[in-house]
Amino acid sequence: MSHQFIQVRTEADKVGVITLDRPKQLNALNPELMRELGQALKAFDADDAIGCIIITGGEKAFAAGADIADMAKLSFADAYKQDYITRDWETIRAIRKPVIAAVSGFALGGGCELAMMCDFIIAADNARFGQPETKLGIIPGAGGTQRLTRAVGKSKAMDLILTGRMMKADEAERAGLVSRVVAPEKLMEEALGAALAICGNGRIAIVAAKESINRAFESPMAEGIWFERRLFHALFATQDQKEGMDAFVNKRPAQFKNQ
Ligand code: DAK
Repeated sequence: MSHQFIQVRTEADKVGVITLDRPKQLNALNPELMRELGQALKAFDADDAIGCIIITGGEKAFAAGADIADMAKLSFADAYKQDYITRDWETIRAIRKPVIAAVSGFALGGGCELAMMCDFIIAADNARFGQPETKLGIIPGAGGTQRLTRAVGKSKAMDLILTGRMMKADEAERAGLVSRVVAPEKLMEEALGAALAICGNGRIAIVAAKESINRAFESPMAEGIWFERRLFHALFATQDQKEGMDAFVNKRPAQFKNQ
């Protein structure tokens, strides 16, 4: 499938890599780009050969937000009637395989929200995160007030969103928004290494772990613990559990069949 605003490739036959590719606009996210991104994510999710997905951008920008030139023309009636670019953003939430954001440069507004919708963020040390929407007379609209607050706490989320300032990669790592920071030239190597480590583990356990971690954000603790326990017990019905434990006991590498 040919795309106008993204590039899609496969690494090591098992990692799907999606590169946002609208460099002149610093990868500003327009509805067409979001539609292409949603389609590419769904295609990788449905492809049995793929075990993990990486979303990345360019060196200067992961994405500098939703396209302000597009939004400038919107009336309330337009935004509300179209449910402005919401449907394609919701696609990301439905992806069951792990999605890593590999962020270099600006991740602002919708760009920061897109990175936060991924399962974890690996950043280059030149990355800048922010939710500057209040400078435009709006507020974050793709989950920024919720996900940033859960990731970094109320005080820093208030600071970032109310002032609109940018946070560097080291501050983002200290705050818990980012899992690892590396030199820009090492970003893809690091993200691929993480993706391949994930692909080497049992796929059923990976999907179950992702579902269970996400429960931590969507349910009270007791319900989340119950959900985790049900999945934990269920995994003893898989061949992968037999293989993983037998391999450990017999001191050999596990060969998971994702069954
Ligand atoms: N939209 C459109 N074009 C953008 C852009 C953006 N967000 N960001 C940058 N560009 C364009 C610039 O207009 C410029 O174009 P030309 O003038 O060359 O034609 C080009 O990219 C290079 O930008 P600069 O010349 O400004 O480059 P600098 O290095 O000087 O500055 C910057 C880089 C990232 C600091 C600056 O470009 C900037 O402040 N950009 C805007 C950042 C921002 O405010 N982002 C938040 C936008 S609001 C939702 C989903 C998503 C959203 C809402 C709802 N639903 C699901 C409901 C998201 C909203 C937002 O993201």
